[in-house]
Amino acid sequence: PKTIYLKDYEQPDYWISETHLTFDLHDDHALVHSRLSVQLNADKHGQALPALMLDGQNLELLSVAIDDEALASSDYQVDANTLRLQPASASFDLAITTRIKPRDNTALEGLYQSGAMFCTQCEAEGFRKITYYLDRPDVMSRFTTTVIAERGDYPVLLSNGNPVASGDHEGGRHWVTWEDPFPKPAYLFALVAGDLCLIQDSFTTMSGREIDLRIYVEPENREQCAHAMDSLKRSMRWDEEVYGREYDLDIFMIVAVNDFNMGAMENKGLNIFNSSCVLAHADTATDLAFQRVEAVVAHEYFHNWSGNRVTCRDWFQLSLKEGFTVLRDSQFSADMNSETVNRIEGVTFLRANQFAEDAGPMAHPVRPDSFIEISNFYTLTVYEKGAEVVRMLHTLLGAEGFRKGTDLYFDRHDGQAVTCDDFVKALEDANGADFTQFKRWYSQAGTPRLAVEGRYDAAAATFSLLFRQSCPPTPGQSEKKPQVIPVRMALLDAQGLEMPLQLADEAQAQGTERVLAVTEAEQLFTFTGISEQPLPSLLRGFSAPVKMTYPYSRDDRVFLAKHDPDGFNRWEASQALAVEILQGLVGIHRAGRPLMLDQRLLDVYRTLLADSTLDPAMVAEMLRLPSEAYLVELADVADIDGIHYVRDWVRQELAVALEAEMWPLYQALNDQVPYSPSAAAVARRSLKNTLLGYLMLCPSGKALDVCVRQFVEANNMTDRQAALVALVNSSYDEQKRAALSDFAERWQSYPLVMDQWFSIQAAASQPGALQRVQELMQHPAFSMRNPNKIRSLIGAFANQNLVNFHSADGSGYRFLADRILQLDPLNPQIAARLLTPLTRWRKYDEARQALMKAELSRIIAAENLSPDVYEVVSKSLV
Ligand code: BAL
Ligand code: ZN
Repeated sequence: PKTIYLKDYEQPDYWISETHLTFDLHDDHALVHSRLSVQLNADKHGQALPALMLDGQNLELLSVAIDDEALASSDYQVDANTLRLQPASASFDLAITTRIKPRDNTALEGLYQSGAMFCTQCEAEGFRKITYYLDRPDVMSRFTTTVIAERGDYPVLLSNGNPVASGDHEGGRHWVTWEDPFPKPAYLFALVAGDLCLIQDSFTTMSGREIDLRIYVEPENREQCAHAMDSLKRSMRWDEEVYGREYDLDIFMIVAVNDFNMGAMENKGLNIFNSSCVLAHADTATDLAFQRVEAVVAHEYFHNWSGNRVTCRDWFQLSLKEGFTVLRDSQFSADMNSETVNRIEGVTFLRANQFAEDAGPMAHPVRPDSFIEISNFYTLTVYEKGAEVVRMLHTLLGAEGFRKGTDLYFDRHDGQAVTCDDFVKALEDANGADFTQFKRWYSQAGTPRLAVEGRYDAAAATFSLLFRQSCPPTPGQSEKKPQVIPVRMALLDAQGLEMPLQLADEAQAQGTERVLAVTEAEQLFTFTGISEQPLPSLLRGFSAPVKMTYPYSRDDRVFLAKHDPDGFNRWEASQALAVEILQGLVGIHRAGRPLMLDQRLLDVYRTLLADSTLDPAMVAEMLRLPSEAYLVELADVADIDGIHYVRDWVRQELAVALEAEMWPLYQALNDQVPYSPSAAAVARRSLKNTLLGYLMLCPSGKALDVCVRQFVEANNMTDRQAALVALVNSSYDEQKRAALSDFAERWQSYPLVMDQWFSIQAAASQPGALQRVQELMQHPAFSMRNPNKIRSLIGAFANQNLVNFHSADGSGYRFLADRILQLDPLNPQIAARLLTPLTRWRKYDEARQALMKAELSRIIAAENLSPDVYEVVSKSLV
């Protein structure tokens, strides 16, 4: 497979100003007629006419014509990836007919069938599986699309833009023509045909335009769309208020499909969603699912500006739209829910997952330099770290400066395909800022280390913070230069109050919290007028995606966990305390010595439980021990058995010691009020179910009846599922079996609920998990053709059940490799994603490393491997 480099980017040789498509859909094939208005890119070529090279894959080419003159097959060349022809003029119409087989398209890229409907997924390079085209994001064209199909089976025919004409053909077929007035790259093309029901609403934009909002789902899902619609309307209002962005077409459509590689796709005016990111009802979806629907609906809607109106010049710039849009959706979620809790959840996810990616063989910059298969670069680095990078720009500029910058960016580049540099330049120009050094965040991979020391000089009344930054080598980048690291901070006195902050070169104190921009490898900041030894509160809100260390004592962490006025850093202090204690105990356990719990953790937890003024969601977050995945990420060589054992042991110790305090709180929260997805209601359920999880660990056994009752009587899926998780992870085998079979029987016809049922069992850490997963693969609700099922069973086992996946006999690795080899011919994108846990082999002991590498070697030796899987495996073995 061929590597593509950012440095080789060139403009296309030709543009396509107009794209007219006609899809003739049949049960076993589709005919695609395209008529393209093609123009020479004269800026690049003057009057010379290079060959026109169109991208195309898995297509049966039926005809080619230029300006209505049919070409003979000797007039063009076709290979597996390209149609090459020689134009005779600088401007011409090109007509092409291809035949494709949507029903056989198991890769779910291009036009395919999901159940009884036709749908598309074109990002990044799916359009070339529909017809020959200049399938690259810098070729923007106005699309007109006609869809023809049997009216009985496919009454709904959709594409981008506005419907402009429709009619009937003989024999029960009908057609609809859609026109999208906004030029767009082919990756934003979409088509849907199916028997779908419509949920309709409307939205009045800030300039008074009425937008027709439509959600299309299969009829049985009609009752599960209210939350998505509500989220859409709130997203539209929020984007007007916070970013000044108004919707531009007359219709905005969302379609839910069951078979989808991603979460959703922002096709212009016609978003296609994985049903898991649209459907939500109290009976069937958890609070987490409700929040995901809200976030993904917002994310795709926000792409209308950050992605569609202003798009990417090439796929190396993917984070231009993804990093920025993830930041936008997380700002939205923070505004809709609790900002601090939202940030805690985001940082928890980033540190356990993106940091691991940044430390592994697939580490790459936010703007990668090269790739073999772009699908492999829809990564946590491009999305989540990319969002952190834009968040830092927001932090450095402040909300007002950032908004000035984004206004300029959208104005300046509306209708263009641009780069990450263009984005940063707009922020610079709007603010008179210089982000030359900052841009290293886009080009350097790896998670920077920030080692901080503090020194108090009582005589001089100064407190100095010394920052030292470094960044470990990553593939292809052995040396790193210092980056701009914004550190939001405060200094706390003995009461936990923030002290006035005055740097040595300042005339007076400027507030009690500020952002220090660390730009050097080593840099000292000295505060004056500091009358007592302070305790610094650093990197508030996780103001930079770095690994920061400061020599806090455990007592310091307890103090910060109880007193830091910054909610995020209170959580951070309790996490760091728990991490330190767990890491220490893992060492003690390995040495075969008896475990003892540091009472300071208990003290922090007890204080939390006693404080009725705290947000229950915050208490739940603080009571949650660091995940096994995060502890693995932090370790040089992860002792997975030790981590698992010790973490379970600490949880049990905490439960037993705090049982008396937890019971009344659980009872108080266990009210049977009607379900609401409001932040306050979610917070109460979150704490209640965290407590239930602990109480179920107590040998008193008192919680079993309560848990079973919650499972049976819950009026919502959040509570029911939490009870099921607690039962499945307990040793109450009889109740566990009963609950699992009751659940499956009740929800067997709800695929998304069955996904939860698979996940809960796949992630359960008792011995025998692999066998259970293998048995569940035979369950009628499981299918290797459905990405959600693969993620919820195989993905959950490999990513969430670390102790079983990393079984010392290598059975987990062998199982995963077998599934990857089985899946690769069907769906290479999902197969490549499943590889992630195997790529992390450097984290484990030598025996496990050897076993993991052996499986990677077995995979790479297989014949006809997809470029997707080949790229990940080959890079992992270097
Ligand atoms: N653009 C691919 C799906 C998403 O990030 O919205
Ligand atoms: Zn996106």
